[in-house]
Amino acid sequence: AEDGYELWLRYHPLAAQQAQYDRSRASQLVADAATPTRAAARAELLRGLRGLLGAAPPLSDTVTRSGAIIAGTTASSPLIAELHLDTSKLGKEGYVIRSVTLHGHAAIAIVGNDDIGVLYGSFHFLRLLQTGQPLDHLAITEVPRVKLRVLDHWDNLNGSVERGYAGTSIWDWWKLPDWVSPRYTDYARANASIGINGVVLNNVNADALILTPAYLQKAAALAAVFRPYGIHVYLSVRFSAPIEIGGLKTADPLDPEVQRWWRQKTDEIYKLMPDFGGFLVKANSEGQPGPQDYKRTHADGANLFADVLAPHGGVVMWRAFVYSQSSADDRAKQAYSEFKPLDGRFHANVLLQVKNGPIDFQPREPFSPLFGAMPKTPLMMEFQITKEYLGFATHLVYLGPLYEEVLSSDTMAQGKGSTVATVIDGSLDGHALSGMAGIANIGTDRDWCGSDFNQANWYVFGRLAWNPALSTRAIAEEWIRMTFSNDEAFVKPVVDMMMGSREAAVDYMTPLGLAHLMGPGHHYGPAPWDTSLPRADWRPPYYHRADHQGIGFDRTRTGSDAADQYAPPIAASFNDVKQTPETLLLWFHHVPWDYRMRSGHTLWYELVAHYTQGVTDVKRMRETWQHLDGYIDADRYRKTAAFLSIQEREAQWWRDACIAYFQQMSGLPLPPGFAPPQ
Ligand code: GCW
Repeated sequence: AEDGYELWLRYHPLAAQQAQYDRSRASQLVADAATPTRAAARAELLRGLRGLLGAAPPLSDTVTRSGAIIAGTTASSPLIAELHLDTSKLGKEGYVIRSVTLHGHAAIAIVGNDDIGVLYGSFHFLRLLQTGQPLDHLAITEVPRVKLRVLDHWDNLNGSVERGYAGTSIWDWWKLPDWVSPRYTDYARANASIGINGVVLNNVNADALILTPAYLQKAAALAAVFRPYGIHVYLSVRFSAPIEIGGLKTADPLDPEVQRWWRQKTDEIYKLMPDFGGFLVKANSEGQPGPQDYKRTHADGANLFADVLAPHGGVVMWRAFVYSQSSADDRAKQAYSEFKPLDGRFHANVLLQVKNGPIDFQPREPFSPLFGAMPKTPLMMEFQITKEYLGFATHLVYLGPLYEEVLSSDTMAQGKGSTVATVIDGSLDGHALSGMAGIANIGTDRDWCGSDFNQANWYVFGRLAWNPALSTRAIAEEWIRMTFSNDEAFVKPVVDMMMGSREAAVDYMTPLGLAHLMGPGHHYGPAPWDTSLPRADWRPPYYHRADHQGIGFDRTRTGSDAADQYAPPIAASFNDVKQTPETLLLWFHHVPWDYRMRSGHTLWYELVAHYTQGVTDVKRMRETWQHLDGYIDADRYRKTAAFLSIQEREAQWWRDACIAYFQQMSGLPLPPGFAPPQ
């Protein structure tokens, strides 16, 4: 059965004509397996070519016929050395793929400066075949723009996954380290194929037990699987671990005993995993312990870890996701208020990990005002891949456009062109350390991600972490070709469907800058009326503020003044209701129901129209898919069809519930001509 297990690394036979073309350009393979990473690269090439072309090309020590593929490094391969390629600018992870002539034969060289570049280049080469690209005159040079490209797993030690919708954790802690599931290797292959080079194994709401010897052994067993694939293991640590598992009375970061404890713990970790990446820390956020429990700052806390990791080359990824119920301040302002004053106080190996928006992974938020505001600190992007606020597993929402919208936003921090992408790739402020993290959507489901289309979100995250300037439309197309089919009649409509899917979700859930209308706690489905949770900032009405007069959160100078956290030109437009993009209108402004939108319609009318549009769009998506029956296997076809029906029904639920609720507030009749979509 086609269960989606292979992800985009589906090496099924290519169409006859293309296979014939590719065979003549992949007629023998010259690649050694002298190191684990080069062995992995060679195995992948053999596996991929065997699957795609029907048979693997013969291995050879040298080039004896035209169409040879040569993979390796200048240092490892005398043949490659003969090419005199300048690989010095490739760093550890970059690679070139070149059409060359060797010993009189046309050949393709896949060359890294280091082994991992060879592996990345091999995956790229296979992608060319999978997506039906020409293989002549190749002159590809790739170097990652972001240094740390990391998946954060919110996996708990009991096997559950916080905000996971694809089964339970793939880490089988009970059987590790003795039983190492082959699935871990497939996981590593998938990550390496898109350039992901780090994995945080456990939830940021961390259990101190992860740092006990038994769990460190388990983590080390995973690290051993990942090592050949260039993937470093990181751990989320609980700030109070010295008390909980160390027997100390305090976790004060300035206490010498505490510092000694962390130093010893860190040394112990590096004995087991010499290439360990470092720690991820959620501190003083949503009830987690942290330095403020001891009247210390976030910088004191982060630097504690920085100092013990530095001798080993490790980093601290300190999260900026903080907000407190005791604060009277707008939740959207709190991260900036706490962290901006600390710029320059973090040690060199600390990255501040910032969620893309100021609140929490909503279908649409403005970019976080921290981007561009802390030039002395490397800021790392935190995106959510798992769809906590976007319909969990079943709703088809391709997140590429969301990521692209954030990365291409101009912070104006240093004038025009200071995009979020230039902040996080380190180029704006000249940081060598840079990173992008994605909250994984991976679990034990056979298809890994809870649906076939959710795999695209893992994929696009990795591709953008490698190069934040890539087009997410191009990435969608590449993913479709690898995952489903190269048939244009399939590819084109599916690209369009994916590209429109995020705006559809915004429309049927939270249009015009609304946020957090989801059921509190679980975050599935609409509940803009729900006041059941104890904290004001956990209840939907806090965010939409709808009343008889109007709707929206005034974040201008007459309100919470969050708009002024942005650089002056951006702040000026967010402060001005006329200049604020209508997509963010209600994020920044409380406006009357009869406010005139650019279309000439009232806000009330337009709100209803957006909800309706969202439902119509999903209906179109379902119909698009209906026309594609027969292009792919029945198993995956039917699953997507069923999920799209669920999504359509639930889009309608969202629309009806939200309109009914907001109508109670507005007291206005439904717009003339309003009718449920057909
Ligand atoms: O989005 C919220 C989630 C929490 C999560 C938290 C965070 C891991 O609802 O489940 O906790 O953010 O990012 O720390």
